[in-house]
Amino acid sequence: QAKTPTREDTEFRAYSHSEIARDAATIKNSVVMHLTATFLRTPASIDSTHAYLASAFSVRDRLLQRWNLTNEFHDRIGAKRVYYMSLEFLVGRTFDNALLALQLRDEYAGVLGDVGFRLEDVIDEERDAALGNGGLGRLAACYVDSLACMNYPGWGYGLRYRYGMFQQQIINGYQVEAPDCWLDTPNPWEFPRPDVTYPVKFYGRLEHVPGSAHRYRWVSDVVYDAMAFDMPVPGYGTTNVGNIRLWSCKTNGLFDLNKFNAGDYAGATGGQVAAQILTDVLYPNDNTNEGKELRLRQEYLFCSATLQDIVARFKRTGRPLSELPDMAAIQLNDTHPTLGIPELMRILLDDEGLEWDEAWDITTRTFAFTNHTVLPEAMEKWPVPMMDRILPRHMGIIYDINLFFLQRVEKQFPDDRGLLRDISIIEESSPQQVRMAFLACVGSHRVNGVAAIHSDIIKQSIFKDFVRVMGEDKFVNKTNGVAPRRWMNECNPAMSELITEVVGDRSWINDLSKVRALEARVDDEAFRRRWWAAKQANKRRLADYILATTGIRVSPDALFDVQAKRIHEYKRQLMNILSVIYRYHRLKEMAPAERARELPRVVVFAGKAAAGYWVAKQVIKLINAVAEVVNADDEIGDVLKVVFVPDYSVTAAEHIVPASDISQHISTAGTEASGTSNMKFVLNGGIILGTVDGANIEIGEEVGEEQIFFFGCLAHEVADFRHYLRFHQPKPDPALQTAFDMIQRGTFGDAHIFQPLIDSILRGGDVYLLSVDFPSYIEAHKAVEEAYRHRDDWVTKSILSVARMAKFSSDRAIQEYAEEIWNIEPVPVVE
Ligand code: 9GP
Repeated sequence: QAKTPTREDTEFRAYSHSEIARDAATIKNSVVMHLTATFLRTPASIDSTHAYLASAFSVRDRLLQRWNLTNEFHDRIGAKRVYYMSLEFLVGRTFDNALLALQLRDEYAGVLGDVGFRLEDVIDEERDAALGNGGLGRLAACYVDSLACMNYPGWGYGLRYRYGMFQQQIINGYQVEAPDCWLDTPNPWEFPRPDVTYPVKFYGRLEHVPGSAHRYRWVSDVVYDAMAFDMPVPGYGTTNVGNIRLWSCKTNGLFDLNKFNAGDYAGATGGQVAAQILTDVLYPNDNTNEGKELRLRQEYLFCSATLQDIVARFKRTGRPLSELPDMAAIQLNDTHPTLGIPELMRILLDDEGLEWDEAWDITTRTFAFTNHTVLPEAMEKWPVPMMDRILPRHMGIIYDINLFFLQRVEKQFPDDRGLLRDISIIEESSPQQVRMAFLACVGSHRVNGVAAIHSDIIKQSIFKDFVRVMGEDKFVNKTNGVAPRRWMNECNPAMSELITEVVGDRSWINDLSKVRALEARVDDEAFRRRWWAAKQANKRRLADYILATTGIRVSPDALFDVQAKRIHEYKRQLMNILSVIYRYHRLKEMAPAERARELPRVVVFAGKAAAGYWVAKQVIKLINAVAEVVNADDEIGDVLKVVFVPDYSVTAAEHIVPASDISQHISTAGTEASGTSNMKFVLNGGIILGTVDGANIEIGEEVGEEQIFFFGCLAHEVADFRHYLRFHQPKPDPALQTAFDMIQRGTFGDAHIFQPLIDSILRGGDVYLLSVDFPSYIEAHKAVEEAYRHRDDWVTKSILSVARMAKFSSDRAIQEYAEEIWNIEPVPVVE
């Protein structure tokens, strides 16, 4: 029965409704109000930073109306929510995204124009929220975007790092890292919630609660407060606004006044420093596990605060804890949040007094786990002694989880000692290690990979024994996707306008299946010309960006060949630059007339290397060394340019992705779980040059084999090649040998610097099979060139590709997760 509205309800409604003021006068008023009242500016002292801040705060006011409404609505109807737990959210900028979502872009452009600013310049004032490394963190951002747009009740949970992904400077060709102080200016897109704070314990000792089987009291003096900051996630064309709740360590209470009064100033703030460091920095490793103690504490702070918050919200419904899985689904984004499993067990056993079996049943029905990698160096394992010291209660719970699990395995497969050893959550090494992927698998009701090939591989490798014990149905595939809002509509307005015209309206932005309509226009000459022109305009925009960031002038008429992603040996940027060296050699050998007939090409690299990843950093140096020589060679001119765009970020990607003719996704087969930039490039009319790996395979299936250039060995061949190369030195083909020779002759500066890269192939077992794939890679490049020369065919490929890419919308992915794993339903917000 509806309660009679009180005055508070009515007042609340005044600020929480879906109707948003759109008229220029109201918008202008609110921008001016923020300029003067929030930022103390006068008309004479407005600069573009404050024009941005004031308009961002004004947009946020509008967003908040709907945000309040959304949360209140979900509480009121008792909606089941999904919680996407991720230590990374690579959001990028929010302002433009919010303007588009609220369909207020033109209105704000008008108001800003009136006060003398261009919207594009104002947008450029925003700092990226770079709370992630690469694909995994950006996927999380796309998924919360889809949840919001599709009206699913769901939140992201993460950490609010004071320093996001480092800024990459290139000095003398080398990567140099600088801190990303993204919170130096006010951040309109977050809300501190000092009232939402939870204590998180570390270290200490346990006291068994008498009379109970599994109940302990955890006594510790080291208790930190995790405080919530909320980031709104605008849903495009819907009232629904999502939320990412990020935790930060609150330190004020840790100031030691006694020490201060005694003159011990460092001691007075010591506790604050120890606490704050937990949420200070994002670990800059992509696909590598560093195993640092601080990282473990960071993970636990995140998991504990999140689980306490989820349980507290659930308890406000008044329902019994056994119904938690009916109200909450928790998705673990990789193993980083796996401590959520023992933490929920701790809360249910020790705080709530449940028995083990009931607590375990609730836990496993609530959690599901996504695996994102098979690289051995990325597998999280924590030494048992470290875990035992920092989290004694959790170590105990993990032992019990393992014990009950192994008892079950033993019953199913008596006398198989080997199986027990291989499947145990505790690895019997010295010291013993907790295998986090195994813990995540045992504690979840579903495990998924992120592309079809990857989901198959994990069933045959890391989880092979679990498939035997727990059955195949537990293991499913959820191919990744990306958000069409940011990765088409926002970053590529020219192409988006054409799609809107063909579809008849903008509904494709939330329903990508509608882009199929492009196929009908593939033979329309006028349309094809405009399609080509849109790509050329994007290439000019990138050429300007390259000039501004590197000082290198490139011709937009050349073929733009892009590899933009984290620098990692398995992604093989080294193979790419070696092929560039070979191309340079060939061009130098040609007579001028012959060279003039060559297809001009701009090879663009972008990406960061983890600070401690020496080989990856040498690859960056090699790319820059090659660029310097090639770009200065007058004989070569525009026929070949090589560019390393510094400080790759979401915003940089928004410039780069729409401008590619081809993009390279050339990981050794079986190593790239999915990839998501491959999807972004094709969704923007670029063609892939890639290996038969990750989501490349499914992209090829969707767009058709005419629309993709595959090369290289297949995943099932990799083991044999590696085995062979362990015992035999590779024999580089003439092209690869030529590239080695040029480096060793010193063409690109001191040859010694680069010798270890060559040695990794010739003497290090060539783990990533560059020598194996190089010949077919060079052939694939030739095929690309040949195809690009036939502009008509190329435009056909480009249009058909976009038309057939609907599968790779994150909306499709989220719908599959919602229906097959989370069991949640879309609920459009109604007032
Ligand atoms: O390396 C994978 C990448 O292939 C995938 O697209 C992305 C999102 O699923 O996750 C990456 N994995 C990691 O960053 C670490 O597991």
